[in-house]
Amino acid sequence: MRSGIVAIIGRPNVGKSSLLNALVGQKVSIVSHKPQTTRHRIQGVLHHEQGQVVFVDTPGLHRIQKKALNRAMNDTAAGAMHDVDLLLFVVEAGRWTDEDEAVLQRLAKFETPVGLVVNKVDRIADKERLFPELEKLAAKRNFAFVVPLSALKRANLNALIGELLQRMPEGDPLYPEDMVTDRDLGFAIAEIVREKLTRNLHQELPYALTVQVQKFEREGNLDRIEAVIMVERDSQKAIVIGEKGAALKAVGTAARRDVERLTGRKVFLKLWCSVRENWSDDMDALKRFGLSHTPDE
Ligand SMILES: Nc1nc2c(ncn2[C@@H]2O[C@H](COP(=O)(O)OP(=O)(O)OP(=O)(O)O)[C@@H](O)[C@H]2O)c(=O)[nH]1
Ligand SMILES: [Mg+2]
Repeated sequence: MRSGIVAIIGRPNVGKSSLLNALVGQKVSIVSHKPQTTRHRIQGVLHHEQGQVVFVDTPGLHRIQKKALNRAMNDTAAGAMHDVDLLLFVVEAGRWTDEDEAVLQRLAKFETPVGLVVNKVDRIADKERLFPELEKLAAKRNFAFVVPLSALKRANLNALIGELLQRMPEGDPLYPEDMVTDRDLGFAIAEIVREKLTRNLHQELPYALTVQVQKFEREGNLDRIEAVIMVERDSQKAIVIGEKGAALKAVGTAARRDVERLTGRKVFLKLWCSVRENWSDDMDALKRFGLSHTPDE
């Protein structure tokens, strides 16, 4: 048996969380088309007959360091790069940016093997264009392997799993067989609500909000859940709630469906919106919301 830890890193929006979910066969990390969706370090476990791989999803490494939240996200990602067996650097096919270059520079100081995943190859219609690109990317550093794939279409995932398993150290599984993620149900619920908000709301707003589950009660086959959506200004609260509550209702319905799918139980989900000025630049607030990086994390 082999077992080891693989950190998934890269700039925002390249598909790190999509890849994690595809690899472990369950949605453990939320996904949206907007950059900076992932804020936490989230583990997902792949159980394979040849071994176990513990993947660590991370926030996208980004340049803008405007707010404490941005710095905390970068710190969380950087912190996850240590003490792993392999670093998986994810990039997008046909798109190399300054932020990718910055991640590559960051990798230079690590002796840990680095594998390159070129994601979103489904977008490249002319596959002949892919080969010269892969050669160019492969030359950027000494990669342990280069695997083109599509997390969305689940294409070529086995090639990646094969590359990873053979590089994991020999040893017993790190986690029990039935464990898919290290995060609990409360976290998953808050993240599902945040995913629906991120997907539904205006471009900038997702960065100004966070979600906390405040109540969770089991009654027979029904879970009663209350969660609060924290924003920074009254104007944002008005957008979250929408005209006659329509926006919040749509978010609640979509989130409830996902939570029911996750738990296999009936769910009553109540959402609130509350204003907490400047929370995303307030280190104490970030700590309370579990969003700041701590050295032991
Ligand atoms: N076409 C295509 N889109 C993809 C693929 N993988 C991910 N995406 C899309 O890319 C967007 C970003 O995906 P995420 O998985 O949230 O990306 P991320 O790297 O985790 O982003 P951050 O958490 O913000 O750093 C979403 O709209 C995904 O649906 C893929 O293989 N092909
Ligand atoms: Mg992500």
